[in-house]
Amino acid sequence: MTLGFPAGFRWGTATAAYQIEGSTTADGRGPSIWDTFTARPGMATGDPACDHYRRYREDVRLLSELGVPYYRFSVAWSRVMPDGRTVEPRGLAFYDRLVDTLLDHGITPMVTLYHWDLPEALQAEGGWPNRALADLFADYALTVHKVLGDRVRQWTTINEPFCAAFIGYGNGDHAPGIRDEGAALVAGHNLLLAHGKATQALRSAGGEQEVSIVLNFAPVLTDVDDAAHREAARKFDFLHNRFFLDPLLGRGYPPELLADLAHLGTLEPAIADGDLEIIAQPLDVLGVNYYAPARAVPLDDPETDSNCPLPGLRGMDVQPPRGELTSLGWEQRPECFTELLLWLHEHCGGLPLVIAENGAAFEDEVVEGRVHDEKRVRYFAEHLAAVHTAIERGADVRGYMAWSLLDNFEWAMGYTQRFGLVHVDFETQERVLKDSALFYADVVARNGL
Ligand code: IFM
Repeated sequence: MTLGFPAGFRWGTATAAYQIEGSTTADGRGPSIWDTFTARPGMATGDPACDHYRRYREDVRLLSELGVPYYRFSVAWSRVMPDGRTVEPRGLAFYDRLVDTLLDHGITPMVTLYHWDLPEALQAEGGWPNRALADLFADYALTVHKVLGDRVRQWTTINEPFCAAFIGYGNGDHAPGIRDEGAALVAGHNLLLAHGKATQALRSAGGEQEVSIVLNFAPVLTDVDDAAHREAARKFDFLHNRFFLDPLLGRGYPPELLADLAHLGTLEPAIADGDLEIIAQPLDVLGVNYYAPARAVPLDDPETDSNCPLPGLRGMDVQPPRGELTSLGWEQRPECFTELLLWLHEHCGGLPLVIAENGAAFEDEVVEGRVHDEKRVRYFAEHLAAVHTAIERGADVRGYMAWSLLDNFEWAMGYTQRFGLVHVDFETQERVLKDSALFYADVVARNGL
């Protein structure tokens, strides 16, 4: 039986600048927080990653061979503005060439303006906890739009502000590696403000562009259905899934969430008059990243810190995943994807949704020139079926971007986790299409599964 997707469904693949480009000092690029963070002893760095800065033509040819019509990539702020403010034309020219090459191959570019690689110069000014960055981000958005806006219609301001704020400034597992929960909350608010101001700037530039933000969602599961477990799940759900979503929808931060975080003392004072109106710019679509659910459990002492990225979310812990896991240890639950999309459809009042990332890391091996990545094929098949079910049940899902086109630099995990449809040998930079790439190409060609 074929599971057909709606006519015009947008099929694509996604990448991010720091994860694939390499060439971190080429053509005047300035350091980003990820260059500084990965300079720590023992860490893999984003150089050469997939050497995409020099091999982008080859990568676009691969995309074209696969017949996947959309490509979501991110622009590195520190390539375009090495100090966060001053334009480097050679950096902009790279993205200009990339967009032209994509269009020459009939592939529609989708631009993400921020996928975690803040110019180090702006971190030196305090990073995202400094609200001045919101205006600088809007200037940067406009600068990129001036060059690409005649050819790019789909714009995403920020990818996964949850990770940028809470993993970057909360538990410090990501760049800039700061552990300061109070600062993390302010960073989260300022990222939203930056999104709002950039959206205003993009709209003021005129044209027909579609503006979105991409959020990563984790439906929360519990083992027991009692009041204590429901409250533990509620706490994590509000931090993970609603901290960003509700202000974007014009509802402000949920009062319960403000109460959960009140003892940290920084979020409410950071919300200036008018901020919530700026944040709530109408969105054309919401970008949804889904990989896995989370599991929550109550802690007996409501004053005990949590093991989640924001320990001050007290009284709950995240439990280890279970069942079938990916190589990153993430639980495979396609049914949670369906439920998430249905919930989003309802919670966001029918706002169109695009899956901006979904995929899985497994240990792949090239054997006689082939990569038989059955587990990834199954992951995609099950998760696409889950999206299909959500559409059948009424969710307005307009597209799906597989994460990721290429095996790449997986942040703090370096090159140990392979998410690609295309295998990359990081020694030789040879690319080999995995079975999952052929599977996905077939899905795209049929517009169905
Ligand atoms: O690789 C990341 C990506 O940069 C953001 N979303 C999750 C992916 C897998 O961890």
